[in-house]
Amino acid sequence: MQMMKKNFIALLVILLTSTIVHAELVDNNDGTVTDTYNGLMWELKTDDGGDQDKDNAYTWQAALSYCENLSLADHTDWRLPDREELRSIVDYTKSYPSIDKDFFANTQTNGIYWSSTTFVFAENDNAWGIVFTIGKDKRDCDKLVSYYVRAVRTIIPDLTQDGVLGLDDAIIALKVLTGIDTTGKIPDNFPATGMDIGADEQIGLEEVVFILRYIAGL
Ligand SMILES: [Ca+2]
Ligand SMILES: [Ca+2]
Ligand SMILES: [Ca+2]
Repeated sequence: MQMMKKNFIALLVILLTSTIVHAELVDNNDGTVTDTYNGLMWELKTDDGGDQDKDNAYTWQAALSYCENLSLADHTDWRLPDREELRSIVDYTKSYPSIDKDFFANTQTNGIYWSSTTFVFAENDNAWGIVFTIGKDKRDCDKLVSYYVRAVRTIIPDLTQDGVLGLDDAIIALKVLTGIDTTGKIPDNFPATGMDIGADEQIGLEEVVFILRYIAGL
């Protein structure tokens, strides 16, 4: 039964995805970029000498604090990305830096960015980083050395606000899409809740696809 449900959801995702442009990165025009595939919102760095300047480097602990204290685009739930999350913005077809500069303009050409993931087999206290020069993982980044940082936060379209992303959320999103009355069923302050995928300020196919993909583990 569980298998059938998963297959059904997978089929639904394929059908829905085929009807929309497969948008990945969306510039939110507020100093952030959203990856509509995995729901991660990324900090865009500046080059103005301020707190978010791309040239600011931090020890690992200071990088964690920087992200946790960041208030950007009305959001305060920023954090240091883990290794897999950081990898998701590496563009392996590019180098110096290995990232899509159309979206991430202020990126170090030659530099290591911190992940939150500790490297467990190290004698010293090290964490994983990514060398954005060529997009290579680096496991032995000494936590006391200063490297670069880019904060991330997660967008979860939990429309029913019960703390779980489930089929109920997908159904609400589909109801909105098809014009069925959902008065009182979605948060009044959407999209300010940070649930909006695609930064189009509405519930659309991108939310439905995201939720179904999440449930199906695709
Ligand atoms: Ca600078
Ligand atoms: Ca929910
Ligand atoms: Ca949306």
